[in-house]
Amino acid sequence: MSELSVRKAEPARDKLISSQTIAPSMTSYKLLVKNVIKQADVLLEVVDARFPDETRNSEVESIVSRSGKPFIIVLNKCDLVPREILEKTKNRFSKIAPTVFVSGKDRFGTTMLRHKILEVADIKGRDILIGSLGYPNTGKSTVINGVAGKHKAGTSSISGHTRGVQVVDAGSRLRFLDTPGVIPFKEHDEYLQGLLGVKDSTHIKDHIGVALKIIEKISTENKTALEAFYKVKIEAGTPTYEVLELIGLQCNFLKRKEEVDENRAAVRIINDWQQGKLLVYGPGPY
Ligand SMILES: Nc1nc2c(ncn2[C@@H]2O[C@H](COP(=O)(O)OP(=O)(O)O)[C@@H](O)[C@H]2O)c(=O)[nH]1
Ligand SMILES: [Mg+2]
Repeated sequence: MSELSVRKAEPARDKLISSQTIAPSMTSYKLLVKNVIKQADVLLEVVDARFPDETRNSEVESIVSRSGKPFIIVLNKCDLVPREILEKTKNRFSKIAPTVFVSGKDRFGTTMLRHKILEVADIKGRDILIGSLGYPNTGKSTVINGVAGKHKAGTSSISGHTRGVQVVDAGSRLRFLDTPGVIPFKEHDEYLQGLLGVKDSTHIKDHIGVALKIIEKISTENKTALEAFYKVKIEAGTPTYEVLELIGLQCNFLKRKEEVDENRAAVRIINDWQQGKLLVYGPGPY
């Protein structure tokens, strides 16, 4: 198989695995996290640079810091975020742990990450095992494959590791543990699953709740993009629910009695968002 097809195939496979493991019991997730931490020399917390605060997990961070092992925060999907915003997040997160921004997909920043790992690990004369932690779909597998790049020497499931954990040999003494769906979503995280595209609109129960979060996120960062996309005018201070109604009205999604069908509007927004038509920071490149 060519290197390219290996890299492309990975996320799809992982999506399958992670959708099966979305809600393991809290005990099994903590065991998995603890196991990864125990085995690894260095830990990565992979977060989505578009929603860094939402995709951080302070509980996992505190387990990692109690372990005393070196830890790097990886702001992934940086191809979707303007540079100045990335720099601000990086500065903020650097107070917690060394932070780098990368695009696993474009292989941007992956050499920097490689150097950072070698620097924080400070291990000479043997291989360095790196554990990756993060919510499903933040791009853990893509980052690992991006760092491994041309060094990639295949993956293997090794015994002694939890089912589904792959070891990716990235050359130059670096070996990654790729763990599917490490941090499970909680019941109230449905909006996060919607934002990250882990659950599509057919699986989301609270369409309106998720759509309101998407509207909120885009209108804080880039209200003009939302206005242009749905051809609506959003006055400053308009409550998010009214924005949803405006969009429903503009799309002509009406129930009987000329009432806006907010649910249908919400589904449309979720679909547009997940299909990449709505961008938090507008079209790149940045
Ligand atoms: N734009 C962009 N998309 C990415 C990047 N990294 C991952 N993705 C996408 O995010 C989705 C989840 O990636 P995956 O590596 O499977 O995430 P995992 O569940 O954390 O292993 C896939 O659709 C990837 O193509 C990135 O750097 N930029
Ligand atoms: Mg994965």
